[in-house]
Amino acid sequence: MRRIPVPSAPVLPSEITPEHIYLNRRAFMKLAAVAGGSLALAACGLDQEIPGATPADSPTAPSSTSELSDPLTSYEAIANYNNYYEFSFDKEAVAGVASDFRTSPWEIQVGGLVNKPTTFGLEDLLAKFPQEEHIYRLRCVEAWSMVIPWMGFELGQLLKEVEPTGSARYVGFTTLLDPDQMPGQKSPFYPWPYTEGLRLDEAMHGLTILATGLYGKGLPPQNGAPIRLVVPWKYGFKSIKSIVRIDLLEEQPATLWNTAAPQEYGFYSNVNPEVNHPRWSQASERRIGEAGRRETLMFNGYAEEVGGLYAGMDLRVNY
Ligand SMILES: Nc1nc2c(c(=O)[nH]1)N[C@H]1C(S)=C(S)[C@@H](COP(=O)(O)O)O[C@H]1N2
Ligand SMILES: [Mo]
Repeated sequence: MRRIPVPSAPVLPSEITPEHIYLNRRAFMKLAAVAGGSLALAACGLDQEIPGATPADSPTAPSSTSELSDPLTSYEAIANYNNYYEFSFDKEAVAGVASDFRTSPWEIQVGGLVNKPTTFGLEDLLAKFPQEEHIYRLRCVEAWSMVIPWMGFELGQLLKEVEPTGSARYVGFTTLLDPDQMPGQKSPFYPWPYTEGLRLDEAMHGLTILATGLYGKGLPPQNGAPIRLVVPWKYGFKSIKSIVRIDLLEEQPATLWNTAAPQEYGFYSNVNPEVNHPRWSQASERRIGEAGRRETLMFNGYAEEVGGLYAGMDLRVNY
């Protein structure tokens, strides 16, 4: 299992998880990878029984740390403090309302400006792309944050598979539309389904993943099962959940939040402590599980990796 290095501000699993748990989990994942197909799927992506429950091998509280690393947020907090407006506006109610969400069978259509438009079953993606652990900070635009050990694979691998044409410049993402299962979609105040977008170079960046699990288990519904985007240097709302469509596009796509409140939520939405939300400061954040506040880092701590994507751009204009 490859771990993604985060040179500008490391979050090293060996430093943040009690050693025996870390080694056990690693040994298990290695075994699963060697055993191949079925066991690897059960461990990493399709564990339909586990979501919502507490994995036995996960820490239940933030573990100790060094000054170089951030403690992982507990599984309980990650799975019970959620923004997922399709289910509820109440973060602590989302998990309960979403508990029966049907995430299997699941298909993702990948199309638009590509040579090989393809509809993938979730199991196709899990078989094709090895699931790896990516430990990332998640910074919500509301100024709270977590550190989450996702399982997933690079979005770029999937995009290469469908062969974007020369005119593709953006990628659009769409969440499932199903008001019977997602009561929030009956609210007339938002342009459902939830949509998001990235520039193609942002989508191809190695930090951008499609996540299918967390803490080595399948993704719980409230975290965007069975597959969601994670873009760690952007505000959390860019990381769209329960994706059914990905389109390669020539023009910048409309997104739910940018459509609902363009003055407040720009298309880029890079984490930036120097550009405040019109109604609150973005200079600091509340790390879930910690007392007090932390300073918010430029690009959420990933400036070394992604700063070059925005060379020459005015980040106050392109917020
Ligand atoms: N479809 C959809 N995706 C979504 C949201 C949503 O309401 N609907 N909320 C976003 C916001 S505001 C955040 S902070 C993250 C939260 O992800 P988490 O619950 O896994 O921590 O999901 C994002 N993705
Ligand atoms: Mo958010």
